[in-house]
Amino acid sequence: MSGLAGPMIYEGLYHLFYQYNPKGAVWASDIVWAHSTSKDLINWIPREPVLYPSQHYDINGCWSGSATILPGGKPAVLYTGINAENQQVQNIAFPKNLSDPYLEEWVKSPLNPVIDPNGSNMTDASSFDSPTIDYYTNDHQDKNIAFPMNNLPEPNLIEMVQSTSDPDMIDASNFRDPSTGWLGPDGRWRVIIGSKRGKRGIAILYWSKDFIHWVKAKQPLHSAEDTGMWECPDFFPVSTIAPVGLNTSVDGPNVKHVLKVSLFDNSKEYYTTGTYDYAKDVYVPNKGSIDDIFGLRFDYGKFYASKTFFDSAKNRRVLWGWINESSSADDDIKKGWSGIQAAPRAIWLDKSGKHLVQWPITELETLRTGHVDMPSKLLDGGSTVEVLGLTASQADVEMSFKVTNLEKAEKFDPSWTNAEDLCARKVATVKGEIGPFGIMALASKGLEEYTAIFFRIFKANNNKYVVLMCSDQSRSSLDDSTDKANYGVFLDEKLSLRTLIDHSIVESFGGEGKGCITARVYPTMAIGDGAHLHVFNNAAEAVRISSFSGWSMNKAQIN
Ligand code: DQQ
Repeated sequence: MSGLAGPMIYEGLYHLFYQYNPKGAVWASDIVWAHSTSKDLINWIPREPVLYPSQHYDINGCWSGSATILPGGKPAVLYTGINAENQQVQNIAFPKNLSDPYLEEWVKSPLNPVIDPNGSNMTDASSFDSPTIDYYTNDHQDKNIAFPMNNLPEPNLIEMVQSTSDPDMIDASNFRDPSTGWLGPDGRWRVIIGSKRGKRGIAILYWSKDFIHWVKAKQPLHSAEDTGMWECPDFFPVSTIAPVGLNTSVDGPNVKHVLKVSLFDNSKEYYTTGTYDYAKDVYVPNKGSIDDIFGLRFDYGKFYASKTFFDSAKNRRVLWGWINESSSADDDIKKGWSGIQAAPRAIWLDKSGKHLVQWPITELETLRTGHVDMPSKLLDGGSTVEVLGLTASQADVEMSFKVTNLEKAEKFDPSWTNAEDLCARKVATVKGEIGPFGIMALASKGLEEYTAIFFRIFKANNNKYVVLMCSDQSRSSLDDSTDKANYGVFLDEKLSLRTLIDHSIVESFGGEGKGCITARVYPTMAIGDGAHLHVFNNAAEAVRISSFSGWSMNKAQIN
């Protein structure tokens, strides 16, 4: 299982499509769209794959894409096909039978590819300004190019051959992952497609009146220097006044927009919050939102190719993220599977309006069983306390901490700009003044193996405090062939932590969902009943656990 595609809800049923290689536990370019359905986003029923290489425009692979619910409720899927010439083109598919509640069969349009990098950008987008735009029906010979028929002279094909030096020339090997479409007040559909030019990452914008015929807009929705290829771009509105989700086409005074991109170059994802100008069709990140590769992230751990969708049943935006393996391809082949999706999360704009907040969807709590509460407790420096009564290999824990003597905090060095580097240096065994304190998940009996999620507090020179949250995989496994990278994020003062532990996955939500970190670990001893859970404080100063609740988690039904 690789990145997910086209998450959506249709007639009350959730659909998840995902990149799947039916031939083995490693990625392959002739990958298909596998399909599962669910009533609650937790328990799933696998269906037959819906898209697999079959036409010249996707014969070498059906890569990622997105679902859009068109007016009238009809779903459409736009996806990247690897065509017979190994170019990346965009295709559209529709459910074969809308009365099948499971949408088990999808058909590809005979007009595919509807977006051809070397075709549609030959069409002059200025024609879109004219309200009388219309289209050829599909008896037009060269279906790849939708010429707006508004008395423009039939372009002379010779003139239209793009010169390679054309600044608009799209690199057909870096042109993929169409986003969910959104409909502007002008009746024009928009969609973005990830691309790059040199080192500049680009979200190329396309327009359409009928979601079938697309023309390239005059300028990209957004781009950023030195970020490399933008995969799986996601663009959506968020409410500035309520922690709810908004449908993708919503705009208005109490709306900001979010642009997320997955960077091929470093396998990390970044987002900014900003302003979308429908008239100019450009997105401008807010100043507080950083627009470079050290920007804001949905998740500061192993979390990629993410996609959100608007869950109209619950007025929330749901974020799905793919968690790849941290083991070797050989191990993946041996175990016979690889790749999982993180627990679905509701995502909304923080009150500050500067960053997003995420929280596991409440349906996840239906798996909770075996509740354990720990009364408020002072945790002396250097102490470790085992949490009993939970299945430590499959658990959900929520806790908060209280620090009294903040003045003892170590000085924060302003050169520490990268939380991940700081966590790689200051692992759980490095004693601090205030912190590291937190949990040891998937810990073996003798603590030979554990994954530590913890906080450290530093004093910055403006008398403010800096909270560092780390997910420390350095001692997660005695198997040295696995990637044990450490992850980190800076938080503000709210010292709360929720961690979902599921055998080889540890998903942590710090600061009530402001900082999220997902890790993959492969313990060799802390497995099943061999796994233990501890709270710990490896600092000079004591810290109070002001609240701690834990649950064993039942398995979801994936049948
Ligand atoms: N995986 C897909 C691409 C996408 C990448 C191919 C993201 O469409 O860019 O399987 O990991």
